[in-house]
Amino acid sequence: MALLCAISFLNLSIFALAGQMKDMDSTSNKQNRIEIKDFAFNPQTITVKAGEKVTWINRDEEPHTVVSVEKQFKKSTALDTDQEVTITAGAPGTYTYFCSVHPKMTGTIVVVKP
Ligand SMILES: [Cu+2]
Repeated sequence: MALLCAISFLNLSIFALAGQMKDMDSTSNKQNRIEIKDFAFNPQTITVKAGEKVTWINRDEEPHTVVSVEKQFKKSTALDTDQEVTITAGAPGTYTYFCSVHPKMTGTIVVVKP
């Protein structure tokens, strides 16, 4: 009987742990990161939910900017190496952006309903 109790207690703790881990997972902030490297945005297209944050980080030696074609967000300052800029995704839609220093560098943010 004592052994049976121990087993069901163990089962309960495993359940509790699994539940906790799941909770932590769903509440953790998803990181939407775009790396700027070799004169390109990586990934070039990113899908995020409205209200989520999007961060660009410049891994090049050259300065780059992030400018929204539809003026969805404020133009970034010139990002030096390892500098980053973060915006919050607005209304659902497809938004394109580019680097004003190198206008051939473009990327797309697809914002979906949360
Ligand atoms: Cu650039």
